Amino acid sequence: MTYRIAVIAGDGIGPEVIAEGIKAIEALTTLQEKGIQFEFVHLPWGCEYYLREGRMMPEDGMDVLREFDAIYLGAVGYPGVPDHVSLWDLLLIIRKQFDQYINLRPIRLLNGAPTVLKEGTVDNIQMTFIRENTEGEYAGAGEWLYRGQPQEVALQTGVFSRHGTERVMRYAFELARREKKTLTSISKGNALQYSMVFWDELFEEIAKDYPDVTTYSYLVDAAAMHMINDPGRFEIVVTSNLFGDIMTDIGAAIAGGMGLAAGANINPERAFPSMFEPVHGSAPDIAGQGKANPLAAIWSASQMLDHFDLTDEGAVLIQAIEHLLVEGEVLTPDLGGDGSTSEVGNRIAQLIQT
Ligand code: GGG
Repeated sequence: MTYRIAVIAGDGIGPEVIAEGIKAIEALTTLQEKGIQFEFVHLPWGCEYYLREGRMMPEDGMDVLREFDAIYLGAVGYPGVPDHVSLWDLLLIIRKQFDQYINLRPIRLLNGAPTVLKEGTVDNIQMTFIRENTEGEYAGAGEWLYRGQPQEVALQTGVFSRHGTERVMRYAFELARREKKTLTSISKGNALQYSMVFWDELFEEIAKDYPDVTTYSYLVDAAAMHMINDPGRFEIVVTSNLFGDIMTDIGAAIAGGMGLAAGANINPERAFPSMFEPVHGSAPDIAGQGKANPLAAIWSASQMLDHFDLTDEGAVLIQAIEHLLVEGEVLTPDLGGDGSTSEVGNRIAQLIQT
């Protein structure tokens, strides 16, 4: 069995961290014992491509990607290309067109990882965020009125369909049931009187089908505070596209920093390839210096293995990350070390093979 992976390493530090994720997967000798192979096909798309060709990927890019079992993406965005163009013409269009409606972001404080939290609040950070990933505030709907004139207005429309909202909630309820965990919904129904009232009503409606799952609902502002003061109260969390993006950056801060924040964009029906990417961006300020932390990319590679039901191998990658953090000898500067991106990747590969 050979899994074919489309690699869009992208911009800035993307190529540096993705190289280490591939190294980690290639270090897994158990895959060969099981007769499993990975073929990584590098697609040189992103901002450099845009500056040459006027687009982030070729016209038939989505048809090319459709033929793969998964997409492994580094980062997008670079000075010279407007951020909304680099995001919408690659990352967001892939999430949307491949119906990757689940954005799965683990927020787990691994042994040895630093946290910004005060002592006494850190012993239990074990969350899984499920962010709605194809509509909501990222629906891509809106309008400019009177562009460039004094009365200029920008309209950005949130789209919350019953279909789109219900399916992400049901996914979260099923996960909470399977893992025997609580499920928290994060919304803002007191201020957003259409979209978020609808969200809250649907959450209550669907909860009736899952009487065995204990549920909580928080306003996003209160949830942001609790993430810092008492993160142990969250287990499985379901929230909208924008709130999920913001809350998981808080999650990154309390669980080791952006260098340890992993993410998966999943199409649960497997009708299209899913996409695995570190949460961080392209960090142009440190690109090409060997300073980028590859652990988030390696963790995302572990999520890809889980998606292929190679959960033992996925767990080996996480154990190696945890081992590296605890021994503390080879770490990138964001974690207080002076190791390079490839030195961290090499140590991870060694740990995987011991
Ligand atoms: N790792 C992919 C990347 O570059 N992400 C940056 C980003 O801003 N993503 C937006 C989002 O996830 O909504």
